[in-house]
Amino acid sequence: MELLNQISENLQKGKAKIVKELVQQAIDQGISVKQILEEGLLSGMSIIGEKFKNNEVFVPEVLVAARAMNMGAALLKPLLADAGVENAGKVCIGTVQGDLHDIGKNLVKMMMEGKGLEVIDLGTDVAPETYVKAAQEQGCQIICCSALLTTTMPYMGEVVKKAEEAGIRDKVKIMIGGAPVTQAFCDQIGADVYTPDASSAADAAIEICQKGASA
Ligand code: B1M
Repeated sequence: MELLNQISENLQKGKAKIVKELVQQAIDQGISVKQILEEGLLSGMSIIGEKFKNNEVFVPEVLVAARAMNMGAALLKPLLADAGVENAGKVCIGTVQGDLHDIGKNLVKMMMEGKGLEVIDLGTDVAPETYVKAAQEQGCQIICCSALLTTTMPYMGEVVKKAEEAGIRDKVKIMIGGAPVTQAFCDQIGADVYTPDASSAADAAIEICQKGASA
């Protein structure tokens, strides 16, 4: 669809204001949030990712594209909220220690909030003990960890260990995700749930909260 291509192309050029306008146009035309996100915004971000990998674009270009992505996604946020599904549960989320990538984490947060979960956002570069402290102090049923770098993924295992040491492992589920994360890695570190995308992460979190985190 032409409008979605335009969103993708302008995102790649980092034209945040135009991306915002085009996303609003797409909403007004009744295009679904899923399509705008996947075929417009995420499609553009994935092309930028390939170019970054191949040294065709560099950090400044990626940063402006990321800004355009966030501005477009912000318009979709209110549309994700399901009416009447408040207080479905409480989770804390963050990108692991040493890792500053937050676009995927923000999408997961957005989808979870859309399903009525209360989400405590710990930000990026989150130390393992910070997740555990937040879960204890805020009474979260789930700790959510995002990682985009192969070098920072091991900190997810540290989160599991710190939760065990703090004696909360049977009360809190640990969910992990991010581009380099896999089900095999989840099994290896003893986390509870791996999901490949933001939407399935939100579904899994709701399921956990409905069953009760200790189930
Ligand atoms: Co970075 N970067 N980056 N980067 N960056 C990657 C990740 C990389 C794959 C690019 C590449 O070389 N091919 C590569 C990692 C290589 C590796 O580890 N093997 C890389 C690198 C090397 C780096 C630097 C080291 C570069 C440098 O400085 N030389 C540096 C590290 C900084 C740091 O963190 N300490 C760096 C910096 C940056 C920017 C700051 C420029 C920028 C981040 C801006 C920001 O986030 N605010 C950036 C970006 C944007 C990328 C790419 C291009 C795009 C990532 C992204 O946002 N994707 C990325 C290339 C790529 O992934 N193709 C790359 C879109 C986002 C929606 O996807 O986060 O995967 P993602 O989230 C998905 C799923 O994974 C899932 O849901 C989302 C979709 O629905 N998900 C979860 C995410 N978290 C989840 C949690 C869950 C469940 C699902 O449960 C809890």
